[in-house]
Amino acid sequence: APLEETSLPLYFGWFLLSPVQVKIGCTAMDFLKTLDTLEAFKKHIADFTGEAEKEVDLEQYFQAKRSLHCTTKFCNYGKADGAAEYAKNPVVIKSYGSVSELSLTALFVTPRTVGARVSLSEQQLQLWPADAEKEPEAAVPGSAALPAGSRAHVTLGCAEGVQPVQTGLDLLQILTLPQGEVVEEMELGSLRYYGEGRWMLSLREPICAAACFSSFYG
Ligand code: 2AM
Repeated sequence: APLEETSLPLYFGWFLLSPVQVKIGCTAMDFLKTLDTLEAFKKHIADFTGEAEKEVDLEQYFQAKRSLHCTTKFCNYGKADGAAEYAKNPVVIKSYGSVSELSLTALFVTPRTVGARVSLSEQQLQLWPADAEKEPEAAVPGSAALPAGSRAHVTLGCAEGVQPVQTGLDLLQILTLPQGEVVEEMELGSLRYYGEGRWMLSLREPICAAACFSSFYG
């Protein structure tokens, strides 16, 4: 194959700088540690365990991710739709290697994944693919109607056997649901339940995370 076709990465994204990776990893662990002790969570424990009364240690349940990042475009070495076009976009070329601040505004947990929601700035949205929220109606009903950038997230952990792509789908799903009632005011923010083991904590203070726009080849 011509070199051009083989030189596309697995994905483009913002890679969190290391000090902030540690900070977010610790915040997420603290959140999980507290969440599984809450009465509100225990009430819905069967969402995670399949049985009521059984306990779950969320810190063990999820395999923590290293190399935290927010994917912009999954290219799959050029096999994904629009990969070459994305790589050629002048904004992508110009921004490559630049550092900006990501704003992490919520943490979410499902029986499959744990992640942080990222609220993108106008400038960061220029690097966001137009079709990122357009999942097939069968996969995530209503996702195509969400505003651009809704899917932006950092995967913090996945349950055994779950692929990281699931984190973005879980976030899209939560965002299409009616906002639940606040079930608990936690130190970090307000916790809401969305049914079927889906929880979202809106952070009182967004976490500001310095990140480098780059790509990963693997
Ligand atoms: P993530 O962004 O939720 O972490 C390598 O697999 C990276 O690309 C992971 O970070 C993963 O998920 C992301 N990824 C994998 N497949 C994807 C897809 N089909 N669409 C969007 N992102 C994907």
